[in-house]
Amino acid sequence: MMRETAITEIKTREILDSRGNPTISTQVLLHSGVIGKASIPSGASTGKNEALELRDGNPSRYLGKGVLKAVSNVREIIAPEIIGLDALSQDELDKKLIKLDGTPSKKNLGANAILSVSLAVAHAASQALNLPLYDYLGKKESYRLPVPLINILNGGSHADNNVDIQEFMIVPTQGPTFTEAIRKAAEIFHHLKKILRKKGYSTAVGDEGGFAPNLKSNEEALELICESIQESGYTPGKDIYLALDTAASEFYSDRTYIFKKSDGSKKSSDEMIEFYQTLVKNHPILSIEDGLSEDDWEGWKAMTVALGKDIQLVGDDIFVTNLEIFKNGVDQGIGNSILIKLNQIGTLTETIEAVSYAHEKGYSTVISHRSGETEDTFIADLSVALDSGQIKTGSLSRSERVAKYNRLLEIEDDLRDKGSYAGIQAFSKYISRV
Ligand code: 2PG
Ligand code: MG
Repeated sequence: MMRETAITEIKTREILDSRGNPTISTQVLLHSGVIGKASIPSGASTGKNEALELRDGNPSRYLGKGVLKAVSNVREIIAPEIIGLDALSQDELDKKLIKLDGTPSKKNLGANAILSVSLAVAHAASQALNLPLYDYLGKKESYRLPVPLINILNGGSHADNNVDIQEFMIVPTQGPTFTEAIRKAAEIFHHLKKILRKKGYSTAVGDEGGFAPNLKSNEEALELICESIQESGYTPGKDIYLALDTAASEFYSDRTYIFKKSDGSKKSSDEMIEFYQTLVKNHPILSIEDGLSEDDWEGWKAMTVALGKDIQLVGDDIFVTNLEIFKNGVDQGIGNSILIKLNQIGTLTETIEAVSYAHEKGYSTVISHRSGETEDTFIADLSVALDSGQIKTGSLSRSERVAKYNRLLEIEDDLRDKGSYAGIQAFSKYISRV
């Protein structure tokens, strides 16, 4: 007799992401009638070693960005292999998907195709057991809600302005709950809007829902944010800290960093490190992601020596959630934190392995969205399940961003006294500097 949790049908289709580009969405049906669904996000400032996002390249549809090939790979190749499999065997399923593709970059079937199945199965399994997704994945007695890194000012590849640094984030470490942390952050977001408007700056938003004005300098962004924190009645460096994602791979070539969106100035790795040392001295910055390029491992080592005791140095493009690359980075003393993106690697199991390894090695973890997102909230549950301590999922506008925060509000409410806020503890190694 067929088990209730056996996979009986897979439906998959092309939908749109938050930038209006096609992406893949998959539903998995179990024998019991339960359905699990997952939609896959897409990056703009992608690391070159990310697993392959399969696109059709047919210029007559969606400017070449269609994903019908990925859809057909799920329908024609993946589905026949996994129908009948038990949805509770996530590990076995993911191994099968990896083998079926057979390449390290998942370029045959596409990481987008594979991940849509991997995550939809996890959803279906949690529903079959009548458990919220975080509890199915976490299997713990109590949980911690992550500290959100909230990107309220967008630059780099995510905005058409003159700001080189891609993300300026506020970090409400003091909570005392996730719910209160979000309230404070939303107040700051609104005050920032008022301040920008008063200065005659644009209040239009970028891809991740943060404001995207033209500014006099990258530093001005930090000053405006600190002003908005104060206007909201909070103290920068006490109630609220700052975090950056420079996404430096985007403006690195020939061993030089070029601030091409602002003043065109050029910096070597050492000069970039000095630039950060000054920023960190003058502003309550707790975390810098991709401060240097994915191709600048020597620079990263030097940056870690110079700054790694004082602030969190998050590797995104340089590690691409890939355990092998990450292990190499840890061995070489690169960074002290890893950004975790499911679609950089392409299965749930491999993502969980990267998080476990990070925690084992004393690296902090930030579960992250992509700049092209959907209404899918998987990462909210994942951050709670894996006790990531931190989540990065954009600003407090645009529903594809807010959906994740709203899901976390719901989880905190459901957990009641079984939940706590990771708060300052998530940064305990770095907080002494400020
Ligand atoms: C990043 C991400 C998400 P993208 O660089 O961290 O903010 O951007 O998805 O464009 O790679
Ligand atoms: Mg990044």
